[in-house]
Amino acid sequence: MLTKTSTVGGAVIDKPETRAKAPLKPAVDNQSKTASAPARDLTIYLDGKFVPEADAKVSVFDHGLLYGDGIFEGIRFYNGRVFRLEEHLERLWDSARSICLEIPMGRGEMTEALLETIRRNDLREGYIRLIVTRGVGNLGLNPVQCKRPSVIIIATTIALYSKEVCEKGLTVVTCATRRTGAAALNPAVKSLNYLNNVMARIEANLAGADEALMLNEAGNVAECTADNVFIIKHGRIFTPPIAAGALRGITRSVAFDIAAELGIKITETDITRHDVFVADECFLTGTAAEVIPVVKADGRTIGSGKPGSITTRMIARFREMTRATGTPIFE
Ligand code: PXG
Repeated sequence: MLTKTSTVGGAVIDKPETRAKAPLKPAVDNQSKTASAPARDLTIYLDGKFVPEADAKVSVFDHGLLYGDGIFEGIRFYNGRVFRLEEHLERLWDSARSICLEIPMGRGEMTEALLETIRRNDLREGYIRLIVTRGVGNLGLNPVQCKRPSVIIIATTIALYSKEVCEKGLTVVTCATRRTGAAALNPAVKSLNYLNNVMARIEANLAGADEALMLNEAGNVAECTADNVFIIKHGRIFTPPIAAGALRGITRSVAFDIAAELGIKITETDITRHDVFVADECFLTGTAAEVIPVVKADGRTIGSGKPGSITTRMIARFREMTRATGTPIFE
């Protein structure tokens, strides 16, 4: 059991007790940043086979690489159970349908491949990256040449924000990069084309902030680079509608469930930067970030500058749900 955590740019890599037996392996985000990253030997699912990480390779002619033509999901598992697996698979299939990509297997088969990938890596707690690329084609962007999509499943440990950031809350800045409009590339499709979000992330990095608040073309808040945004005012929760350019986040829907349980009214409505500045509380939701408080936006302190009481209650209930619910991996 590894109890020491290594910190990279505010993110903590490798949580204690995440693996069933073998020692912890570094998380995805850690690889290029640590001078002495330990060698890994993850087992990857690639097109029907389980292969060592070193052999998990795709063609340079795969349109996922050439054009970002493909889709993905980021899924977490906690305490030996995959959290909200059905919802993630439904969104994957919706993304596929939207971009006319036929996933070369059924949902049952995908579920089994995913669970088996976790088992083969001997993990009880971690993160799954599920990727379906358009597959091998030629150097033209027309996908008609791509005969068979590739399916990749990576199960590993996850990079989180440090305990300190979780307790104190994040700082966000509004970025100049606007969230792609639905008429150009609908943000509801979780595609491999994430340069819009990456550009926003770079802006946050350059500004020394933890996250970037992305606005839509109308100037309203859409979401952050990989998280949905919520604000709280006078005891009520507000979040941008999907039409504002927000991904239909799975954690977002969990937040709706928790708010209902706690008897707190939650409303989907357009939110401006001003609304964020004058909010009593603010938090983000995402598979990687989970439920995390925001305490500063564009230099303005939100509420008391500390995670608020509703946010804290949401986080506590979210933790309970992640430990107690989900698709069992080892049964
Ligand atoms: N908005 C965007 C643009 C996202 O990509 C979310 C919101 C939150 O959705 P979920 O379903 O995770 O609650 C996402 C999440 C990661 C990672 O680090 C996650 C996403 C994208 C890129 C990286 O796990 N998607």
